[in-house]
Amino acid sequence: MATTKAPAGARILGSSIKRREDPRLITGRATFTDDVKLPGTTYAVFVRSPYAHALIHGIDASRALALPGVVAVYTGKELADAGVNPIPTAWVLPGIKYGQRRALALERARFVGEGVAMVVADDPYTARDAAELVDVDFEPLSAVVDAERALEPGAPQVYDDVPDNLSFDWSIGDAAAADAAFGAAAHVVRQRFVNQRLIPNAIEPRASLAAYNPATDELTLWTTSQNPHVHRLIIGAFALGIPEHKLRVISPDVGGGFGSKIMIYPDEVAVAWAARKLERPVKWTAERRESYLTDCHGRDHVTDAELALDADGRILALRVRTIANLGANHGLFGTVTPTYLYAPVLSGQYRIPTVWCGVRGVFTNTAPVDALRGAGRPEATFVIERLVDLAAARLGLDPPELRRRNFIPPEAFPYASSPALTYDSGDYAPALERALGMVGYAALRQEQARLRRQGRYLGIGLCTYVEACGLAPSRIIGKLGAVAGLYESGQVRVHPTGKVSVFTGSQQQGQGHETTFAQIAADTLGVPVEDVDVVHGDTGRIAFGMGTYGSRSGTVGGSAVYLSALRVRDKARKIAAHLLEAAEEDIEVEDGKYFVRGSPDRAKTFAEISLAAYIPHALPMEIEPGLDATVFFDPPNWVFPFGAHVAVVEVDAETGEVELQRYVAVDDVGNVVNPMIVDGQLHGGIAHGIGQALWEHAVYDDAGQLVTGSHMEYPLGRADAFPTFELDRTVTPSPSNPLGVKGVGEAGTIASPAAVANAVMDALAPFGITHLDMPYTPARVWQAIHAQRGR
Ligand code: MCN
Repeated sequence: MATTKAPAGARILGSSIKRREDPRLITGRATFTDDVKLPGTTYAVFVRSPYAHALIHGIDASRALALPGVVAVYTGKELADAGVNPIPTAWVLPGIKYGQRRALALERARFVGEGVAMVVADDPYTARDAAELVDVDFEPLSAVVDAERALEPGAPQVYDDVPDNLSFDWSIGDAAAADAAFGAAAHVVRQRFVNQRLIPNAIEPRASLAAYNPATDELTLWTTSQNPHVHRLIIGAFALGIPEHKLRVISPDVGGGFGSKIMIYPDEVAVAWAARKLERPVKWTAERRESYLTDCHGRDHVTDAELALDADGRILALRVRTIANLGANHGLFGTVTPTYLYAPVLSGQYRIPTVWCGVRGVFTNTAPVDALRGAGRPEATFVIERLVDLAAARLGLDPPELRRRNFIPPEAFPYASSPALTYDSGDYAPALERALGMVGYAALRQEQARLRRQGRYLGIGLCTYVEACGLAPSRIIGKLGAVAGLYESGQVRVHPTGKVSVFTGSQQQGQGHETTFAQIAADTLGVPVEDVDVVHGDTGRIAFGMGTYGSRSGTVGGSAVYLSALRVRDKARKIAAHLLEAAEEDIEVEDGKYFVRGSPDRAKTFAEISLAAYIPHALPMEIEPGLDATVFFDPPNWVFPFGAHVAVVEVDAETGEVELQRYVAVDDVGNVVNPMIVDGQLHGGIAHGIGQALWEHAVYDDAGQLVTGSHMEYPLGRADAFPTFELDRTVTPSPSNPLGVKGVGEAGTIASPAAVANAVMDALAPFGITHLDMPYTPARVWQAIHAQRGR
């Protein structure tokens, strides 16, 4: 049973300590952005475009302004005239063409939901009423929502200066070598994949509250961010031109993000600007329908992929052409997600001598597509894992056997999977064998054959995946196009009584950093975990930070905390040595005591040492007072977690319904800080990915209206639809960071869509169905079965 303390005698690191943040989160005591109340607050409501594509000839706010309680109505032109700049993207690709993202649309709206005016009133109800009184003179234009269609001649142009809506045409790998390998192959498997568009659906909708203090010229922005310092940098330095030391960004409790709260949104910029202009606090909280329309969306790829194999089933080459729908403009990570977060992991766990991937990024009249849990890696995993299963079927091999033949062997690490990335460490076969053992693979295959004879369709699907996360190091990603560094800061500040505050630039939205980072610091310093508090989400209190995405917090942020705790421990040993009149190298640390080796009674507690650091009467001149250290950790490489997932489904051929019966996952996330949190992250991620496989699909009609704009049309997985996930682990430490950890936050989402897809296709094999695109709704599955039966 997990407790809030490490069990007696156990190391804090590696213990399933209960998440200390949960009591406040589940008893209504958390502080989310919308909970922050300031006197004199005004409320913003955005007037949003009802058209996917329209010219804005004029905006008449007179009827709105006449409503009592309305404070102001702002338009894109007013903001642009006041010097508000477009919001930049974080990753630049060669030859890229930009689509500008502004706080409010200027002369043209490019997707349904884009903000064209902002109403500010004394209360939210008046603001909403007034928003309906703003008269916008729109001239609707024809729209394009489908990325393939957007590339066709004559398609509506989202930007006049971006011909054919093509923002970038990017590729990686050796095309000639791939052509040669395909020419020499015994088998070639080809498939077109549509990875459908998804909507993030965080429990807490996005919200912002800004307050300006004219006395100090300081602006404070509370906002739902995964990376408050990046928000400060972009909103301050780029969009509003406010010096960074005059802008404080606070992200208090954040109720889920899944990538959607990385982006710097137009609404946040507009709210911050208005608070300064009005010299009154301005608050905006999205309604759920606004979240559907304006939160960044995810995925939306169309891919043609080919796998070349020799006669023995050894993979020779992979060739992939992807069209990525970017939406109406670039999100913060909108350019890197379908390129560097996608192509370098297309080869998965396999030794593939030649991989070539070309990606065309295309603007359409839809919400911007940006990072969504897994960001690029679920799309890549889906491509390779479906291809491998198709190849196994073609060659008449058992899917695990084809995988075994192609695994990168453990001795091949570090392994360059592409010109961009080198896998740090891996040992893939044990995870697969353990997963097969857990699910009882051989017996299941027999059961499948038995049931098929009765007209029942059981499917067993595998996914052996690699994830690339913990994005780093700055000097490499800079060469690939990042316009930011990707390190993290960690500060360990010891108070005179020996209690500890840890400050981190990572920002949690549900990942349990307050627990795991406290474990890391407590374990390193030798203090009880309850003596350590973790502070995050406030640019006014934390040195700097790059935030949370790409499952980087444990590896990069956690390591920064670890290294700063090590520095503090070194100094504490120095002080202990002085107090105990011993040599520093003879001081050992155990159970919160710093003692002389071989003489456990010659000891000082951490509290005694801390007091001596702050009341340094007895310390020599060369020991500086205080006990505090900050480290910016920039790792030498990314980390590459991996694993083997197995889904077991039964398809009802009469209704097309897919029942997920079992889900087994063996993951390797390197060393583990908190096993319970790691399992929790896997549960959430697996559920998320199963959601994509079975239910979720964001659909725009041809006019660009989002027809899945609420929970009624966009179903999310519910607890009763999932079996108990059966989890296990192997441990292959990462050499990329001092803790040996790899990321886990996205792993489940990366693996589970392909595992479920392979299971459904395995179930449908008797009907001659080789591939269907997600989601496997009853209608889609039933139609496919029916089409085959009707042949
Ligand atoms: N951890 C561990 N041992 C490891 C690896 C991680 O104990 N070997 C712990 C970490 O210390 C951290 C947690 O597991 O407490 C997740 O760590 P990590 O994999 O580093 O991921 P991040 O904390 O950087 O979280 C980001 C990742 C991403 S990119 C998305 S999207 C995501 C996710 O995690 N969004 C989430 N998990 C989420 N979980 C919740 N509840 N809500 C979201 O919005």
